Amino acid sequence: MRISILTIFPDFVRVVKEYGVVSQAVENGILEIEIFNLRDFAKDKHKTVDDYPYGGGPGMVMKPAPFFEFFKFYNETYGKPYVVLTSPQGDVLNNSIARELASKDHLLIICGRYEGIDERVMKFVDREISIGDYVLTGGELPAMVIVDVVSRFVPGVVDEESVKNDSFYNDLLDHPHYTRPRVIEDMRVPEVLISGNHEEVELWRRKESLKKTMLKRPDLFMKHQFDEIDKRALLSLFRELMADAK
Ligand code: 4HQ
Repeated sequence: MRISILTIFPDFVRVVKEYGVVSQAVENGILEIEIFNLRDFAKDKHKTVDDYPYGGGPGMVMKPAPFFEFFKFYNETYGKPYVVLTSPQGDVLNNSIARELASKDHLLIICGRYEGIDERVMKFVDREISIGDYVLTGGELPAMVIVDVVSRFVPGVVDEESVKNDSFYNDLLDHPHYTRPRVIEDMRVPEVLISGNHEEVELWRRKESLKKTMLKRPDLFMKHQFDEIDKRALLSLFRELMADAK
């Protein structure tokens, strides 16, 4: 998969491809991440990318011309990408949107700055995506968030099993994790995880996921589709609670 980012701060977004599993995927050729400086597509002497808003008011607006130049170049070189604009008006990013974006061959993320972008640039945009209801100073951090979440759904970037185990994969929060040592400052790793009984481990993890989701994210719990393991886990949880209440 190829992901391109169009920004006026290329050095700011570059780090997204330089760390962890994303950088490994880039090295292995599973992912191609390319960063373009919008300023390179400004034709005037001063490489201007912003201008005063028609109608007046505070702040600046990103000029349309550099975008039109960029898309002329990009579409001719690589073909038409699926274009995402980071914007508070967009659909709020979640796993299912990320999975959808990961199915594209070619993703281009436009990072907005200033008060916004000249509306005529919208003719290139397929989808507006927000990363949450707050206002940032620019679209660079959202673009990096999108690259990160989308990458995890590109086959081979992370271990498939670990994607399945993640929080939200099946609308439940993740279970707690432990590693060595068995005891630290009198705090022990739950016995069942050391038992070697795989089925018991699975049941315990599901119980913990269900418990955490019910307590912290009842909205997710209400949407959850229960399978056989869920039912067994809830039954066992209920029995424990009833026994404790006696
Ligand atoms: N922006 N999720 C870019 C955001 C934002 C968000 C504000 C986008 C500034 C220029 N983008 N403009 N939240 O706050 O995606």
